[in-house]
Amino acid sequence: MSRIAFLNARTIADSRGDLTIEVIVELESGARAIASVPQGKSRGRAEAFLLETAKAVENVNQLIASAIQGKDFKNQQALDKFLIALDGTSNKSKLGANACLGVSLAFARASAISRGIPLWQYIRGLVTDKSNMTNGSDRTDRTYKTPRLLVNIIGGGLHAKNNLDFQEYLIIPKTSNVKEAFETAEVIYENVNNHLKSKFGSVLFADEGNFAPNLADNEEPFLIIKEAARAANLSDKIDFGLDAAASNVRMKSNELFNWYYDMKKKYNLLYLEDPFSEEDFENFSELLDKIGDNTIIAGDDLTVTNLQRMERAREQKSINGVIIKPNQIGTLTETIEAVKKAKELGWAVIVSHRSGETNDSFIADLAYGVGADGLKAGAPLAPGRSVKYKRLINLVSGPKNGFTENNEQ
Ligand code: 2PG
Ligand code: MG
Repeated sequence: MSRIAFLNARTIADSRGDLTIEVIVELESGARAIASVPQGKSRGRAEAFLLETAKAVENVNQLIASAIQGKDFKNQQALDKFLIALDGTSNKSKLGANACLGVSLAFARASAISRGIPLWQYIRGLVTDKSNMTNGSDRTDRTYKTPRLLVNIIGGGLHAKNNLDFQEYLIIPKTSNVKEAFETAEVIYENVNNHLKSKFGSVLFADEGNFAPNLADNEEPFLIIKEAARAANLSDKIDFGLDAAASNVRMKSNELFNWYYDMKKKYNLLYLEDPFSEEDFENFSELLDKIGDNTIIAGDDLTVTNLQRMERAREQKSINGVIIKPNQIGTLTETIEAVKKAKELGWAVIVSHRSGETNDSFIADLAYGVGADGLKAGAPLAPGRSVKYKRLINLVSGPKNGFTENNEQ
């Protein structure tokens, strides 16, 4: 049933206009699916290897295709293990993590189609090891929640050409009703848009479709968002979050501590990602110790969806939340292993897009399938971003639990 009849890759443009890889897999059953791979800009140094796109495409079409075409893989783990062995390096530098992930995700989508189930349910089967599950009977399983949305409104750092040091000012609607959460984010985004237009005449955008104004200081984005929420009577409907992406911030750690304490006090920050640079496990620990009781301190560049890095964060008690990005590690199976470990440790799991995105909505199914606490997918209305939020809304409340002919959008 899972014999690979056809495999092919090609290049497409990501949301920044850079080339990335898209892979098509056809199984012997006739199920055919496409998946594409996003690309980060503020990447952790320990992420799996992102191979130059043309080379990654060539690797899929030659090395990988000749090794797996005609082969029968009994499940996702079997395919992913095969890819890991074929690559043979510790960071997928031979085949490229982008090449491996494209094949892994397209295979997952095709396998779900073969089984007649939505992608999220196929993924849930991987988490619970019930990979042959064929109906939606566990939909009411209360151990699986609907993720909250982490929506990017204003940005700086490497994602923008403005004067803000920090990368992402996020709002986190308080409801787990995703449709309502998305609408809340849309209204606030639109109000911020109007405010910036009237203040500056025009608006500048950051990489994720969020706004990139030049402002008085690093606090002003919070003030603008707070006012936008107040004007729409939504103040009590949102929490605030920040992805500091501090590996790219040139402030000293004592300045960072003071600023975070101040922001925590003023905006009751619920979520703080990468507050220090990627090797600074110690300062993460100190911050967790100080404000971790009611703040999610999440690792992204720190942990890079990698079990060894996560283990180090556990030993040093550095975080209570973790970003999960499939392309940081390179296969779906390894991504699921990272999620399982995070859940065992009691960490909040936030499934995330990359700043260079495609129209693929895979991460929405991933977030719901694994029962993530959050989905971070950029600004609400930008191409490549809204498709993920809308997919999540559709698979939670749309017809057929999100099962469509191509299991996307
Ligand atoms: C992040 C991401 C996505 P990038 O730091 O969380 O928002 O950015 O993909 O550039 O690493
Ligand atoms: Mg980040």
